[in-house]
Amino acid sequence: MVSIQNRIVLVTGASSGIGAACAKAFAAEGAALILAARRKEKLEAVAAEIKEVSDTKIHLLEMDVSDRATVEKSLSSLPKAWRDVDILVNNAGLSRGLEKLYEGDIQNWEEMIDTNVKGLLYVTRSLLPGMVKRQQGHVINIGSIAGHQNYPGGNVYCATKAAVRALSEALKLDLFGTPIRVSCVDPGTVETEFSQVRFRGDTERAEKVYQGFTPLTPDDIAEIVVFCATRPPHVNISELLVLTTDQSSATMINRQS
Ligand code: NDP
Ligand code: 8X3
Repeated sequence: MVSIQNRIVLVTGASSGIGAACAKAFAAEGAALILAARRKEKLEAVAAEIKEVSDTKIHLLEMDVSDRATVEKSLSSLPKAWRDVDILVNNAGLSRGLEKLYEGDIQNWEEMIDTNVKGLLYVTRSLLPGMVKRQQGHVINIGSIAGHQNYPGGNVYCATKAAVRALSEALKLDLFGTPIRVSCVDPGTVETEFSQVRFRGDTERAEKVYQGFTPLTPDDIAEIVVFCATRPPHVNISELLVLTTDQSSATMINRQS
């Protein structure tokens, strides 16, 4: 395991779920953290939790990744001490709805594409030139099993995650000859706010997604993300599909009730 002490790690979507867990896991390794999301008060709560157990340096960034101008401005005006991001975790993402494609809400499609694909691109485009210039860096994208397999009603969400997978591969090709690493971590079902967001606060429907089996936890994924980041420099974990043992495919989950 290679030390990432004092390395600057930027996590998008750090206000909840997998991103918040990544923040805590990177803090435990002594990294310095830039935590980005739209909900500043949630970021502050995550930062306060981290501060209780470590003296990790934290910089908060209220940033909507789907807003290109905001991303460019926020990342180009980072304080000098925070500018040289070593590890970028492109985690911010969401799903909206589960309608059949031909009945889909186009606004939902726009939001998923703007966040999961264009947001990831805007952040990456802003930070990668610095990594290339310094000849140092690691981009870790959070994809999904949905990028490997479609499921009914998943249509546009699945397409965005297939895009994350494709872009991870494309990035590694374009970084050929540099020491910069690219990883894509693709979880199956993880219990987070994801389904609350997908079903717009329909708690009963959201809770059903995680009932009757043992889903992955955000910490399970965060541990793997940190594992990718702490391999020796010659080891690039390109892609990892991680499922709970109760899940065999995007549509096969062994529910006991
Ligand atoms: P959560 O809803 O718990 O967290 C999503 C995070 O993304 C929040 O911090 C949210 O912050 C942030 N986010 C959403 N939209 C934006 C935006 N426009 N700008 C900035 N931040 C944004 O869900 P998860 O932790 O589950 O999701 C994290 C990632 O993991 C997503 O990419 C998701 O697709 C992926 N994933 C999730 C799986 C699951 O089963 N939960 C499985 C596979 C992949 P805020 O609202 O404060 O902006
Ligand atoms: C989130 C997991 O299966 O709900 O990417 O799409 S799934």
